[in-house]
Parts: sequence; structure tokens; C-alpha cells
Amino acid sequence: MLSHSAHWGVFRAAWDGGRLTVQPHPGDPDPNPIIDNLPSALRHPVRVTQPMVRRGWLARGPGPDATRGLDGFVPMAWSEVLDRLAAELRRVKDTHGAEAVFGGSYGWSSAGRFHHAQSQVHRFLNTVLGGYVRSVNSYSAGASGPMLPHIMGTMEEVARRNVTWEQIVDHTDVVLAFGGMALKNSRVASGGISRHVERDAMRQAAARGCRFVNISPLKTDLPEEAAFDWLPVVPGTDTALMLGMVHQLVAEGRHDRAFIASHCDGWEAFEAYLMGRDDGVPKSCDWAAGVCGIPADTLKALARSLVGKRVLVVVAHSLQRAEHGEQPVWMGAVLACALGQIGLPGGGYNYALGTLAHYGKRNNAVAAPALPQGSNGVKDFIPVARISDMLLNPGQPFDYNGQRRHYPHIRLAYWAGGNPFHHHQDLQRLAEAFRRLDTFVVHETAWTATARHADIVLPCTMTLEREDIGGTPTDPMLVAMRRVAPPIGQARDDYDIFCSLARRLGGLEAFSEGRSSQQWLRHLYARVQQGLQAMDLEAPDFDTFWERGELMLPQKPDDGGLLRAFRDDPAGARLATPSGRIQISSPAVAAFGYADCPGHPAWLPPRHAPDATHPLWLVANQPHTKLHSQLDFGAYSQAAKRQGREVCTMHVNAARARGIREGDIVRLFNEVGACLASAHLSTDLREDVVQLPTGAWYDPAVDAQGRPLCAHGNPNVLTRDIGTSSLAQGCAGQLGTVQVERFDEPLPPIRAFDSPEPPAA
Ligand SMILES: Nc1nc2c(c(=O)[nH]1)N[C@H]1C(S)=C(S)[C@@H](COP(=O)(O)OP(=O)(O)OC[C@H]3O[C@@H](n4cnc5c(=O)[nH]c(N)nc54)[C@H](O)[C@@H]3O)O[C@H]1N2
Ligand SMILES: Nc1nc2c(c(=O)[nH]1)N[C@H]1C(S)=C(S)[C@@H](COP(=O)(O)OP(=O)(O)OC[C@H]3O[C@@H](n4cnc5c(=O)[nH]c(N)nc54)[C@H](O)[C@@H]3O)O[C@H]1N2
Ligand SMILES: [Mo]
Repeated sequence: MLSHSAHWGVFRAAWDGGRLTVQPHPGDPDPNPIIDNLPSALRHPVRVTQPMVRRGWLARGPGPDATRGLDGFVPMAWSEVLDRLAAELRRVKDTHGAEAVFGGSYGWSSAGRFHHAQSQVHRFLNTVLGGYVRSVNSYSAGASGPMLPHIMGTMEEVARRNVTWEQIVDHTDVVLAFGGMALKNSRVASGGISRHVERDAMRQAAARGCRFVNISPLKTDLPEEAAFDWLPVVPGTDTALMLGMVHQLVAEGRHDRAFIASHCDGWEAFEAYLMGRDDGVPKSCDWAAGVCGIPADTLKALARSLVGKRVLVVVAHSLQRAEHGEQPVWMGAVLACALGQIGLPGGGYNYALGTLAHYGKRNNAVAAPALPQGSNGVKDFIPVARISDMLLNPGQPFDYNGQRRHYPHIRLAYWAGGNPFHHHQDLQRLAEAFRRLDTFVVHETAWTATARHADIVLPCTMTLEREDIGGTPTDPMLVAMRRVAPPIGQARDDYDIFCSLARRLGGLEAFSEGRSSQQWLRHLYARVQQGLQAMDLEAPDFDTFWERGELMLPQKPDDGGLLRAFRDDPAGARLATPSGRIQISSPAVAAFGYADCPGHPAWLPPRHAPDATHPLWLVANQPHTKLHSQLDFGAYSQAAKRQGREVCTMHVNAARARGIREGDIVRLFNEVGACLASAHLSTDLREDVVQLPTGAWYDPAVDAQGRPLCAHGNPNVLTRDIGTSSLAQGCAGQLGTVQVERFDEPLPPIRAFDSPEPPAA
């Protein structure tokens, strides 16, 4: 039995004859079945097995190229491809400087902390090229990341060191879950997760009498164990719903004026807006009902029922992955302030609790290992989801968090451990943007659409093929990740690839510090051992840790974090906001002068709401059968497809009106693009919503009329490539607007999992 760890759980792998089996860790009360993608993925034909170079790049050399993404590839020996790549890196650096290299390389890669591909590529570019243009923030929390520090504290503090599941079990009376708290989501953590506790915590809290309210277009966003009430809100309108509830509290004088006076700043400006003293529009429940689709009486009753209760307001990441996504994040905090429970056990505001296994947990007292990334000599950056804008508009200005910046002119992009053709919006525009580069380099385990759009594709090992250490700051288990299988074909570890390049560029010592992978693991582990020794705890040496397969780290007390300290002593434990208090309104944000993100939370209608041509909301949320696009070719993910396509869920009435039956292949389309999916009919969602999860590998094809579509069901051909606002410029991919029709043409084949490599001789 070999211990190993993935973002979706700790497991044991074993070989039974020629067959690989994986078993969840015996201590995991609710294992994530996504581990079942691993055995079939290991030797799948879509793995990259040899270095490959795009034909056009080889023939014409580096430069913008309209055939990038459409062209074939030729195999090349490692020594030659590394020589050519080193020469190209040198050319770009000498001609244009390191500020012409994009190493944003966003993506989750794999759980091991040493072979973490993003850290590897950043360290390589820093130590060997002198830096790179980086990206800031994440696709997960693109709006909340920059917004929360204006309001109360960093995302880390407000999401990760705040209310725990233990507190909810013991103390919470009501959980208002905006966007729900779907178990599919909380069963995943970058760096791994040893125990999935969320299901049982909700069951126990509900059994004690805690009321869960699922405020979401999908009923399935809370599990049955939570015995919840469902408010099927119109997508993108939560801010209006929350305004209505706060209006109700204020109108009846039931808001917590003492807490607002002692802990908040800027209530007056907000209240003027709330009560309509500015614009003549009171943001009452009657007003809100017309926007958010929940009856006014339901909202009023809900607001009244919260007074005097230990209420926890939770806003899922999804709400802010949309136009004006900053607003529900801010307004959720204001709602919690009006209820006065911030900082009390199990109460207040915990942004993003339930969206990932990182949140609602205790923090480790000893840091898990991480590869140091070196320092970046280039100061340019972009908000991560502005990648296409950057490549298409070099030199052009953009707004970001009070700054006016300019897009750099990028010649070479280097990606390892992420899949922009999974994560980015408007994939046809993204393909167009990548065509502007001189050179696009990708390290991949498999032939993703990103690899297919690259010039140089270097085959790298997947996690099962190497040794590593798994760990995160909120999970006590450190995992010795044992090698389960040798590398496929000619695949190499990202680290070894970067070492070979560094040697060619004269930077090997700086990059590797003279260590092999094994030596790095020992080096990184030594810090953990020292941390344990400093606490006078048992501190096994590396070999003992490796032999045991796991090590339990000590954890800090469940102390409520920053917000508890602030509640108890607002003067002594001031927040890092301008007033030292929670900013109900923010003069700093107001001073930016952004119409799309004013100085207090406000209802801002979206530019794109359903209309006659695109009457349905698209909810493009996280998939339950995989993590993002990872191992979409694995057996567990494949088993959920129908006729090889991703499944979209629509309401029975919306389907009936369109002549669509269960299992029909449908075409989802709008002015951005189109894709196919298999229709599943349900009554567990709003009638004006169609839900298509992300993660199906982009599979471009054309229909009988020659119009482009994704044959497989990737919703990012339909999402708009717009920032959340001028403040954060975050990803707005969660929501879109579409029409759906039955697709009666012959089905285009699925080609996303065919390898472009020549068949083995
Ligand atoms: N429409 C829409 N789009 C979204 C979202 C949404 O809600 N709606 N959600 C967004 C969110 S929250 C996120 S976080 C992003 C996720 O976007 P990504 O993190 O980019 O998605 P992954 O599929 O996890 O990509 C990881 C890639 O790394 C590769 N990989 C794994 N291990 C290794 C390794 O060891 N080395 C190398 N070189 N490669 C490796 C995998 O094969 C995979 O292709 O998507 C975003 N996109
Ligand atoms: N199985 C699995 N788990 C994952 C991931 C994965 O890919 N697969 N990805 C992980 C990552 S990187 C992240 S960042 C988190 C993401 O966490 P989230 O972004 O919160 O997850 P989603 O599933 O995209 O969205 C949660 C739910 O929000 C609801 N929703 C959408 N729009 C609105 C809205 O406007 N208002 C309200 N009230 N609800 C809305 C949708 O019904 C959706 O099911 O998930 C993590 N967990
Ligand atoms: Mo994410």
C-alpha cells in the first residue's frame, strides 16, 4: 500500500497484478469518489509521452501565427527541444527583456508541495530569467480578493481563519448560505484533504436545531443532511435580496445599532442609499422581490426571524465570479453587521465557507512545506483573468483597484500546472489572443486544449509518477506521497525539465541550489521537523516520516481569528482598514470613482440579463465528477457523460417549451459561441436557469451551417470575457445568458481525448 494525496483526498494505492487500485484513507469519514479517476488516467492514451513541437513554429520560427491551435505537431528529442527552448528564452530576454515573458501560469496543478508546477515555473523564471510578468489574485476569488481588505481583512483571514464547522455544530442558529455549501465543492482542497467533515457537521448542526437556508438558483447546493429551506434566487441578484432584508431590519429598528456604532464605519452613507434618501428608491423587501424573484413576504419573515439569533452569513465564491461580484461580498458583510453577530462563536460572516475544504477548519501550528519562489525582478502584473485583454491589447490602459496600469507586450508565455482553455472565458477569443505570441510553452501531463494551442509541449509526470509531500495550512495530516508508477513514455518531472533548461541558460545553481528532488524533499521536511522540535513535540526524521506515510501536525486553538479578537477589543485589535473598523461604506473605494463599484454596496443591474434572444441564465459552476478539467478522461468523469457529452440540467417546463426530452442532445448558444450537451430535466432549479458545469475539455467543431461549437460541452465557449468591475477585474465566468434548442444534426465525434502524437512504431 502506497500513501498518496490529491486535491480531493488522501488515499492508498496498490497494484493487484497489473491493475492499480486506490482506496480512500481509512480515517476519512466521507471520501470523495473523484479519486476513482486516477487508475484509468495513469496510462490513458491522451497522456503526453514525448516532447512535441508545432509544425508551423518549427517551419517559420517564433512569431504571431494564425495557425496556432489548428496546426499539427512533430516529435523531437529532449536534448534538441531543450536546446531550442533555451535559445528562444534567451532571444526573448535579450531582445525584449524579462517583461516580455508571461509566467502567470495560473492553475491548480497537483497536490504535492515540492512538485507544485506553478511554484516551479515561477522559481525558474525568477532565478534564471530574472523575472516575468505575473498575475495577481485567482479565478476562485477574483473580486473578493481585492475587495475584502477594503472592508474588513484579507481573504485568508475572512475565509480561512474564522468560523469553524465545530462552532457551527455547537452554536449556530441559522446559516444563510448564499450560493449554498455544496459538498461537491467542500470535498476539495489544494494540497490535499485528509478528512471530509462537512456532511456530518451539517447533519449534527441540523439535528441540534440549526436552520440552514440555501439561497441559490439550484436546490442541490446544500445536501439533504442540512434539512434546509430553499430560496431560489435569480442569479446575480443576491445584493438586492440582502438589501431588502437589511431594509426590513432598519425600518423596524431591529438592526444592531450598538454593534454598528462600536465596530463599523460609514453606516450613515449606506443607510441613506438603503432607505432611498439619495435616489428616492427604498431598497425594501417589496423592491427586492421584483429583482431577486423571492416574494417580499418571504424576505420579511426571514429578516424578522433572524433577530436575536446566532446567524452566520456565508457567501460562496460563485457569487463574486460574476459582473459586479464585489457587491454581494460587501453586502454580505453589511447584512452580518446589521445582525450584530460578527466575532461570536458560529456567528457573523464567513466568506466562502463550504466552497473548499480549506475553510471552517483549525489552522496548523507548524507550517506545511512550500517551495520558495525567489524574487521577481519584473514589476508588471495583470489581474489573472485579464489574460486575453493583455495579449490582444499590448500597451493599452486598464483600471485596477484605484490604479491605472498598462498591459505589457508579451512575446512568450510559459504555462505549467494550469489549463487556461479550461479556466478562461470566451475560448475563441482566448485562442485568438494566444495566436499573438511569438512562442507558447506548455508542460502537461495530458493533451489538454491548452497543450494543443502551444508551440512547445513538454511531457511531464503526473503526481502518481513521483514522490512528494502533501500538506495544507488547515489540515493536520502531512502525507508522504509515494511513487506509484514509473513515468509514462519520456515524461519528466517539471523540476527536472527546469533543471535542464537552467543548465543551458547558466542558472542551474540558482534554480536547484544543488539539490536533487529527493534532497529537496528532505530539505523542505527539515523545516517541519524543526517546527515540531521548537514545540517540544515528537519530531520524526524524514526516513521515519516516509516509512510511516503520514504525520499529524499540531493545530492552533479554535479562537475565532481576527474577527473574534476585533469584536472583543475593537480599539486594541483594530482591523487593517482605513478606519480600523468594518467599512460599511468606504471613502477609499468611493475615491476611485468607479461607477461599477461605488463607495458602499449597491444593487447594480448586470449589462447582460436574459432577454428575448437569450432567455435563460447559464450557471457554469464547478463539476462534481472531477476537479476543474483534471482527469476528465478518467473513468469516474467519463461514466457521468452521455453520448460522450457533458450533462446540462434544465427545468422540465423550460425543456417542454422547447420540445426537449431527457437525454436529448441540445445546443446552448449566444452571441459568444455555442456548445452541445446532454439535457437532464429537473424541478430542482429555477425555470429560467440552465446549469452546465465547467470541466469538459474544449472540443472545437462546426455544425452543418459551418458555425463553430464545442462538441463536448465546455461552457467557457459561452461565457463573456469581462472583468467583475474596474476595482478587481476578476473572472466573471460563473454566469451567462443563453438560448437552448434540440440538436437534431448528426453528432460530431468527440476528439478532445485523441492524441496528436504519432502512433508508437
Ligand atoms: N465558466 C467558469 N469558468 C471557471 C470557473 C467557473 O466557475 N465558471 N471557475 C474558475 C476557478 S474557481 C478555477 S480555480 C479555475 C481552475 O482552472 P485550472 O486550475 O487551470 O484548472 P485545472 O483543470 O485544475 O488545470 C490544472 C492543469 O494542470 C495539469 N497538471 C496537473 N499536475 C501537473 C503537474 O504536475 N505538472 C504540470 N505541468 N501540469 C500538471 C492538469 O493536467 C491540468 O491541465 O477555473 C475557473 N474557470
Ligand atoms: N468537485 C469539485 N469541487 C470543487 C472544484 C471542482 O472543480 N470540482 N473547484 C474548487 C474551486 S477551485 C473553487 S474556487 C470552489 C468554487 O466554489 P464556488 O465558486 O462557490 O462553486 P460553484 O460550484 O461554482 O458555485 C456554487 C453554487 O453557487 C450557485 N450560484 C451561482 N450563481 C449564483 C448567484 O448569483 N447567486 C447565488 N445565490 N448562487 C449562485 C450555483 O448554483 C452553484 O452551484 O470549488 C472547489 N471545489
Ligand atoms: Mo477556484
